[in-house]
Amino acid sequence: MLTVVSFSLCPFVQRVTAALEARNIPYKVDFISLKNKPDWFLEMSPNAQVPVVITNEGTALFESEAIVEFINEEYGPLQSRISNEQKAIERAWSYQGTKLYLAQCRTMSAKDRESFEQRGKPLMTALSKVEEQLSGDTKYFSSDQISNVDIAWMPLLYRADLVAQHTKHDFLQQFPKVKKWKDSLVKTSIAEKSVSSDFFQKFKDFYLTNTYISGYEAQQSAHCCAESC
Ligand SMILES: N[C@@H](CCC(=O)N[C@@H](CS)C(=O)NCC(=O)O)C(=O)O
Repeated sequence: MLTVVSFSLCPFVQRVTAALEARNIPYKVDFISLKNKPDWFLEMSPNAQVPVVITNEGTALFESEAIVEFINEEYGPLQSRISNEQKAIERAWSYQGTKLYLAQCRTMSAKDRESFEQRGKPLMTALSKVEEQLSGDTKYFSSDQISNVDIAWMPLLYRADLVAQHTKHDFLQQFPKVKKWKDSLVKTSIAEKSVSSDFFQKFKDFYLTNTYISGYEAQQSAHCCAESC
């Protein structure tokens, strides 16, 4: 069975586990601490980053893009009969999505409005571009069949969904077609299955506690007002 070496909050790991879940491929997960990476991990991971996938042959694969390509080739593509042009378009949009993972993490971690807005700019620009690209007539990015580009955007859209459900911030508010796409993806349950059972608790502790999106700044100013009264 494949083993995915993981850190629970990592969107790059979720892209890989979602690609496996979407194909019903069984896998084991080994969680590591990124603050204290074990020697066995450092020996097998040239970039010292998760995800790493250990294949049935015992080979360690690294870089999520290469791992997703391996899954596609080893277990078959999610979409049948896709033209080379469409394949290139979806690859490019997948890249656009994965480029935003860290921008989203940084935006969610912002402590004040100024840094939240500053860090969120590339995210908002990219979301407006994808809004223009979506037809709004299909369940997923380009058809009613889930594909690699949907999987690539899933970690980001799943996190946006959690933020919208549990705070007053909705990253997708101005983007109705992206929101509809996100709803279709969330309904598949692939996102939920591709994270650990304690994912939400960890996500909440990290991004929804003492951050701008958690209402931290509002609480701080309420506190200041209370003190000055
Ligand atoms: N380009 C890598 C990025 C993976 C990545 O950034 N992983 C982060 C966790 S989300 C990591 O392992 N960070 C630890 C480090 O860089 O020391 C990929 O696509 O696999």
